[in-house]
Amino acid sequence: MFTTRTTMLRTSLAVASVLVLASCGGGGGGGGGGGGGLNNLFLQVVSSTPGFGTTNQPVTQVLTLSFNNDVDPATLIPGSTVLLENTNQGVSTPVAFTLSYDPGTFTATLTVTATNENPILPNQPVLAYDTPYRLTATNAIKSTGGRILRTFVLDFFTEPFNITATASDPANGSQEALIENRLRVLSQGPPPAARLEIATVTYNIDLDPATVDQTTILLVEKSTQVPLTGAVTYDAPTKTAIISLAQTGHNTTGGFASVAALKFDTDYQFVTTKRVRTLMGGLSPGQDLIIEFRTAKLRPPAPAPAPQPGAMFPPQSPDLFLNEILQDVPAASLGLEGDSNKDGTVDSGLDEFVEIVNLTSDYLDLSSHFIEENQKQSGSGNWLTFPSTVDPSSVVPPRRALVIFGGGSPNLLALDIGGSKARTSTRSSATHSFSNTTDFIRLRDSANNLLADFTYVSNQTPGVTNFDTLDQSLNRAVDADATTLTFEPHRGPPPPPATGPRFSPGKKRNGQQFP
Ligand SMILES: [Ca+2]
Ligand SMILES: [Ca+2]
Ligand SMILES: [Ca+2]
Repeated sequence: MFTTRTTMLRTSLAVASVLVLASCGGGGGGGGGGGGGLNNLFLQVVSSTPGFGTTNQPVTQVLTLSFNNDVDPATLIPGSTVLLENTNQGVSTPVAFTLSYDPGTFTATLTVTATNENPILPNQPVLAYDTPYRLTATNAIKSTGGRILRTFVLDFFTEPFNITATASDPANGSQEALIENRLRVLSQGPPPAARLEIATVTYNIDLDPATVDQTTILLVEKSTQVPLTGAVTYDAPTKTAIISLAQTGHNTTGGFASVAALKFDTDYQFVTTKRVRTLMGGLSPGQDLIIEFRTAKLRPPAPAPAPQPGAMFPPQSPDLFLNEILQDVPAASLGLEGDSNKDGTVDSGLDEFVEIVNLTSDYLDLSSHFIEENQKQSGSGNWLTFPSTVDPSSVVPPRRALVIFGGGSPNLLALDIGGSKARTSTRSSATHSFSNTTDFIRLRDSANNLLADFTYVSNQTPGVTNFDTLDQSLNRAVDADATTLTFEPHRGPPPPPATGPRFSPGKKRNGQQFP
């Protein structure tokens, strides 16, 4: 447990004690100086841990005093001839400790008594954080030969308490962070009773909530250091700070007004400044705590490759695909079971939906894309034409879904689709809906390139004689798997079981959120 420095000192002393006194570092200054001859007359502290004038000492620091001669242990009296004091704000408060002496190395070792000296680490043998201390050895200490100690005084400072993050969302260093994280339902407040959490950081210690506000915890764009405006809240039970934006934009188009608050493909920092305080002793962190992340990219999805001769299914975009279609809204006789958009009414057209899944780590921009179905050929227009400018309602989040209902007022909170999104179609009339039995649904870009196709034909799926009798959606046989080119009823392969969810708009087939 003795330091290398102490060991070297002992070796040197045997050779030339006077030379060692002049050259050894890390202490001795309090009683140092003077010529070799004078030093030989006094007992002296020749080194210590910590050394002189040191800051940032660990709170677990073992304190030692090494002397130039053998000390009479009876003169080493804790609290009397050897003193350790907390000198915070100029007030000296004794710190209890025990003391041992090793005559082989002329070294005394102090062990701080396990008390509440450190409120963060109560009842442990440690010093307090961020605190000045004074260690004193008085001239009442004598060597075994009767020499008097030159009084030794050492001032040092302990380390600041570093607030650290035990978790964060987005994770520190993440490269494809979602712009919208999750929709959180609040228990109080007027509608819309929800908000978008943009980032959360969980700390290793309780913060003083009174010190948490928009000036002490910030979300800034890294390149400009300009903070974003957003509410900062602190959840004391979980030690978590949350930066969130008021949720104002969810409606029938499902667009989040706050989507533009963060830019795509941009570095951001979630900064917890040194101005926050902990609940323990008002400690401040030693430095700003910075969580850094880059947001995901926005780009159009790639069109499908050219079809191969003789292929059974049309090629799909490598980026996204149609995962689920509700073409046969459950009958009104089933009550609200057919209310897929959760707006409180069942409608054979408005509750139809198309679920698009984005396989990539980028936001996919469907501006100017359109979804056609067979009835377009009768001149009724597209089922959906996305806006020509970038709009939240035409962006598919990474590894999540965009569900498009026939119409109505989709209730996002009730749908509980997490980071996935929902909107409605722009079909030209209420009668412009999917055939229950045979139809095709195709996503195309503005140049008419095919991206995704979902074609179903009654009597051509083994075991199913008529899709019109199912009262449930058609889903990829392996959910959310683009390589699966077959589909089946949502409850299971034909003949489908009589129980189970009839559809899962914006969610996985098992009812969980994407991804
Ligand atoms: Ca409905
Ligand atoms: Ca239909
Ligand atoms: Ca689904």
